[in-house]
Amino acid sequence: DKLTLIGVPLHYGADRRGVEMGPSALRGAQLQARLQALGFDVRDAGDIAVPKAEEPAASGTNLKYLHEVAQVNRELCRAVDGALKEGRFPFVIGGDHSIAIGTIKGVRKHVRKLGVIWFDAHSDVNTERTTGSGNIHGMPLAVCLGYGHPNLLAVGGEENVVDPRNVVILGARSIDPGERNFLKSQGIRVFTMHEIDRFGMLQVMEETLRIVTDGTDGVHLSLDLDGMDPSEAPGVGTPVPGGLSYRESHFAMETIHERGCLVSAEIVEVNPMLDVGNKTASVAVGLVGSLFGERIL
Ligand code: DIR
Ligand code: MN
Ligand code: MN
Ligand code: MN
Repeated sequence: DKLTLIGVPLHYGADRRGVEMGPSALRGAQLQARLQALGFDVRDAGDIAVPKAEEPAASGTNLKYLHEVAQVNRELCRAVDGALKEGRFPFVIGGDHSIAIGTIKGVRKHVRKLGVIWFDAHSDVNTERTTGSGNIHGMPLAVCLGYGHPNLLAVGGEENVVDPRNVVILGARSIDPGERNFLKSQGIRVFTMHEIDRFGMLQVMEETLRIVTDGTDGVHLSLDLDGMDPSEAPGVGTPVPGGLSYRESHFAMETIHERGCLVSAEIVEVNPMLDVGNKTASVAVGLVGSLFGERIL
């Protein structure tokens, strides 16, 4: 199998420095070698260019760095589209979570009905109307569903959206009031930490995989490292206690692999400036191993 790594050293969606070094930290944790050991023909496409910006506020919007975030996502969308055109699996490494806009819209050009697994402490469905922070990394899932600022919806075409019936959020434990209403109105399945405690990962993953494969042609995994517990993944900009354990996270990856439905993936929010050594990138690369077929026995 062929795979293309696409780095996106973007921090403007999070408005906090360090996460732009995520791609470098993941490469340093031997991501490419790990994938090659699993039999992949890996091509590292390098990093998407990120423009310099001085002021967070573009005129007439409360969204920080809207212009820069939209531009980088347009480039990323093109790169993902290009990888898929060559028959290569797009594997995107961030960077803050706003890059899911470019990744998913690029994938959607090739996969008409796309399921999405959103692994995250947050639900990332704010819009310019509900956001408290103005940070676009709190908005990408809403944009991929067709809600948000026109400049973001325009990335890869505004009709280019995913069906909320094929989206699952895993590990959520910090959801803003406006997001709660949005999730309810869209009917999106959210397995918060409460459901994971109650039902266990086996039942949660069986239901997750049923939802994201129901009538779809492929599944995208959007892996925000803050979905894991901060004791396992301390190097993230917005840690929230009470997250997925090491084994729960690996188990999720193992079950996705068994199902064989994955068409694209991204790893986001790894921030080496906030990390303990390179622990979070190493944990992330371990998860990638399980996602692509490493087994204990
Ligand atoms: C918060 C935090 N809901 C916001 N979101 C984060 O800024 O919209 N998403 N950290 O990953
Ligand atoms: Mn996120
Ligand atoms: Mn998050
Ligand atoms: Mn959020």
